Amino acid sequence: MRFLPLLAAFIGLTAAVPLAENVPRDNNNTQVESSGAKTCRKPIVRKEWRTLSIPERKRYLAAVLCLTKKPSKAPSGAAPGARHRYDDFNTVHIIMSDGFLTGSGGVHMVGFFLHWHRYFVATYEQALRDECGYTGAQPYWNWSLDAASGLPMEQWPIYNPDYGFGGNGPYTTDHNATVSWPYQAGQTGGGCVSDGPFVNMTVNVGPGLQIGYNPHCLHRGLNPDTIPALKKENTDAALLKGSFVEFDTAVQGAQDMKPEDGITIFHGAGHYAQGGDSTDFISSTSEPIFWLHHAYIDYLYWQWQQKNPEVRLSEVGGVRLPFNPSGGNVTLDQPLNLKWEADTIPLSRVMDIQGLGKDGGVLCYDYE
Ligand SMILES: [Cu+2]
Repeated sequence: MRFLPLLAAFIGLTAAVPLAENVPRDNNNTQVESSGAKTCRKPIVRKEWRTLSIPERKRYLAAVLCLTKKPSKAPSGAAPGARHRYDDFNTVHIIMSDGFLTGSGGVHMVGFFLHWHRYFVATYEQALRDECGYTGAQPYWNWSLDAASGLPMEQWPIYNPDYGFGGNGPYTTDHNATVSWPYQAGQTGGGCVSDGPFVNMTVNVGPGLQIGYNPHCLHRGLNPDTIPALKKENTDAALLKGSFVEFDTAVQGAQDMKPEDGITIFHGAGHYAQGGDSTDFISSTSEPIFWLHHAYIDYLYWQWQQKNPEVRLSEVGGVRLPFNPSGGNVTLDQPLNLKWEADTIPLSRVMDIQGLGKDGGVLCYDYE
């Protein structure tokens, strides 16, 4: 039965390619040629959240909820607190965030931040499709549209309780996050999400580095202090940067940034906007909007790459260890480790989001 949703997706996305029912397909919505080689002929297309129809939004939300119901598949002992598939992904992010505060490792404030998160989002997207019957692509959230709208955050479509992710939790000073960088000031809520599809979601890991069993609700505290950083002028400025390191710095912040600057940088601000669990950069994955925010960061990176693909499909740089130049600089061989969720691969294999089959590329999606 697993074939049916895949077939439906295939029909929907391949108007220019005649459909042969016996064409073998792998699990990445990609064509497998008779030679056995994979190619990215018809990438799945990631769209902005508010451009999805209401039924499309509901199907995406249902697939996410499905992951919160399916039992954990982590290997024994690897994710002791994980009870469901969503916890598995959260645990991978927690484990791979270790070392931030000590400058000894992790996937943030390093030169492979964009690539690791690109691979992470694509793997999550694949889980929605393979394990929860989702036939669409991972949506993204262009928060600059909301920042420009002048609407109060509660009225942003992403937070809609009926066809969005739901809104705020009640105001509390007893915030859940333990590793907020920089702070939770400005939050209008902070308690358990009180409407929308995730009102009964149980997050079993986090906050911070905790991967042991710790069931709790999803906390939110919408934070209007983030809005200036989410304005389009900031992403426009990033897209004009001439080198990878300059672009990456515009997204993440500089290596000498102070913690309190985090809210002025759009990657950080897109997390702090939700507040609550989302401010805990180690277990920010607890917040299901994480994936739409990071898909948008990835889209920005892809737009930047497409301005000069001959150079930017292979240009890398930046430190391997956060705030720690003694670790050396990132190269195309930098391993991207998603623990049990996917093979560890060199960074070079995710440089092109439509590189499947080319030089070992593994991705096959597009943006509109
Ligand atoms: Cu992250």
